[in-house]
Order: sequence, then C-alpha cells, then structure tokens
Amino acid sequence: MGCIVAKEQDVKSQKIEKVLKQDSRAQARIKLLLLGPGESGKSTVLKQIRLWNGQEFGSDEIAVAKRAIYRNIFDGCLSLAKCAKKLSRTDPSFNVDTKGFGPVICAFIESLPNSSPACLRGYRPNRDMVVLLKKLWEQPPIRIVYAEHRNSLQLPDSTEYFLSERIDDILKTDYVPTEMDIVRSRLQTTGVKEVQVTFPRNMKVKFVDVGGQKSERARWIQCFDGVTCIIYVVALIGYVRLPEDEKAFSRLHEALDIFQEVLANECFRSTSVILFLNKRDLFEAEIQTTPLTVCFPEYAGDTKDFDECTDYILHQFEERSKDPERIIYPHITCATDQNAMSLTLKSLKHILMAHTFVHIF
Ligand SMILES: Nc1nc2c(ncn2[C@@H]2O[C@H](COP(=O)(O)OP(=O)(O)OP(=O)(O)O)[C@@H](O)[C@H]2O)c(=O)[nH]1
Ligand SMILES: [Mg+2]
Repeated sequence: MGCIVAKEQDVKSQKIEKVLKQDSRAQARIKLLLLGPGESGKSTVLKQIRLWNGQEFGSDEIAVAKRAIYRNIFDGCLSLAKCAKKLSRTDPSFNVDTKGFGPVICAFIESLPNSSPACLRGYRPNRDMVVLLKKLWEQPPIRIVYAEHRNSLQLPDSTEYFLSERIDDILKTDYVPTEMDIVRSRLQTTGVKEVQVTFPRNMKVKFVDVGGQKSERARWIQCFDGVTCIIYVVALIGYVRLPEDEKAFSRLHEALDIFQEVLANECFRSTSVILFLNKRDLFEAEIQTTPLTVCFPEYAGDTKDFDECTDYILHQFEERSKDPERIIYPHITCATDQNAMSLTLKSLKHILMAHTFVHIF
C-alpha cells in the first residue's frame, strides 16, 4: 500500500518537475521561510537540507563550527560549575566529593577573565581550557547537577554529546569537526541568512533562516514577502524549559504564542505551514521522568505515551490557527538524525512541489 502511494507520488512529482523545468519564472518564486523560537533547531534543519542535497560544509564553516564547539562545551560546563558551587553552599544534601571536585572547579572558575555573561560575550576558549573542562565533566557532583538540574540551566543541547562521546577526538591537536559535530554545534543565528538549494531535478528553492531569540524576532518582518511556505520549528523539549519571555509559562507556550502571531499576519493569509515538532529524542527521554502535565495541567492522557503526548501538543498548535481552511503539515522530527531527516525532507519536497504547482497555475 505504502509502495503504491509512494509510486503515485513519484509520478505526480515528475509531472510537476517537468513543468517547473520549463518555467524558470516558477522556480525563482519558491521561497521557504524557517521560523520558530531560539534554539528550536531551524539552522540545524537547514544544515541537514544542505547535506541531504550533497552540499558539503566549506573550510570556513568548519573553522567556525570548531570554535562554536569549544564554546558550547565551555558554556555547558560553566553553567554546571556555577550551579554545583551554589548547591554545595546552600543544599546540605548535595553530596560534594571534595577530593578533586573543589580544586578542579576552582581552577576553572579562577581561570576565567570574569564569568558574567557580558564579560564572556566574545570569549574564545582554547584547547587548554577544553582539557580542564573535560576534567570538570568527569567530577561526580557535576554529573549529578547535569542529571538533576540540566533543564533549568539552559545548557546547550549537545553538551553531553561533545563531552561524553566526542571529547577525545575534540582534544586531538589536529581535530577537524565531522559533519555530525557541525550539525550538533550551536551558533545562535543573527540577522537573516539565505541559502539557495537546488533540489534534484533542477528545482531551485531559497531557504531563509532567521534568528529566533527575542531580540532577533523584530527582523522577521523583512523576510515576509513572497513566501511560498513556512517551516515553523518548535522544540518539544520546551515543555520543561524556561521561556525567554517571562510572560509565557514555558518555552513551549512561548512557541505557541509566536506561532499564533505568525499565522495571524496578513502576509501569510494563504501560505501553507509545515510544522516541525523537533527534538523528539530529548522529548521521548524526558517524558519518562517529567510528565507533560507540568506544562499542560489539563492534559489527561498517558504521560509516558509518546504518541498521545505529541498528538496533544500538535492539537495545541492546530488550535492556534483561526483559519479552518489553512493546511498545517506536521512532522515529528529529530533534526540531528540524518537518516530520519532524509525521510522528512523527501516528503517536504513532495509537499513543496504540489503546493508550488497549485500556487502558480
Ligand atoms: N538532541 C537534539 N538536538 C537538536 C535537535 N535539533 C537541533 N538540536 C540542537 O539544538 C541546538 C540549537 O539548534 P539551532 O539549529 O542552532 O537552533 P535555531 O532555531 O537555529 O536557534 P536560533 O538561531 O537562536 O534561532 C544545536 O546544538 C542543535 O544541534 C534535535 O532534534 N535533537
Ligand atoms: Mg539559527
């Protein structure tokens, strides 16, 4: 059955591609806008789109990613160390193994110019610093803080990946980040980034990636003209994360509010929306210990059932659309998983082609 549907889809796509090939005017009009709150995974999705399309990372991007990885490790460790230090003073039950832990954490914090976020803005940790951070990560109290407090600390999502799985390679003097390391690295987007992608069979699509942090969202309006489709990316794990804007209850609520605002914009009255409910891996693990009711107290389903929980969240997004005619295409994604993403992107291509076809002719 699935095979027949796929075959029909392929035949349909081929017909549309033929028309697109003949009409360069149509090709130029395909513009996809990636929207969503900060850290939801927009730039990661775009990296996967490029890789899927055979566009490798250039040497400049690799160098930037290497610096970002050092900095991600640093940011993660700094938050953990500060939290551990605070707990060791304020929480008598926090079991600090002073042998090793005290000196390592002190050496780390003392080695910094000044640990306030403003002073560290342009700070670039070097390899020696990363050697120290590896030692810090190995301290049992740091691992306790990571296990018990990571959601409230806003750590970079790849902290554990870099420090547990990749640290030995990262510390090699000739280390060059792998594709996966680059996908896992976190560099906040500022301004508007455009990437032109030529899909197989000569389908040209312009992807526009914007920064999702509150300070960046004011710029979104510049990109609202001529959008074929929006990909709205939201991190499911946001149900246990603090919002950037204190008015919202959680990061997921913040994502819902922004989604509603986007849909209400006149420019998008007839724009299709593809919704990526992202970071499924983190969400799937987290619901085993933290119920969805911490974020949605009215949720009455099984709190450990992934499908039930994600259906409920999807329904919350659908409810924010006031237009019953609007089609929202949902996908549950893990943007760091290359295989899973290639399936999602295949179906994105079909949606896009069908939509563009309807839109133009
Ligand atoms: N575990 C996991 N990490 C993810 C996933 N998607 C993205 N990430 C990581 O989340 C971090 C933030 O992703 P970005 O793509 O930079 O987020 P963004 O939405 O572009 O953020 P802004 O540029 O600030 O708007 C990166 O370290 C990614 O590797 C996912 O599905 N699972
Ligand atoms: Mg980004």
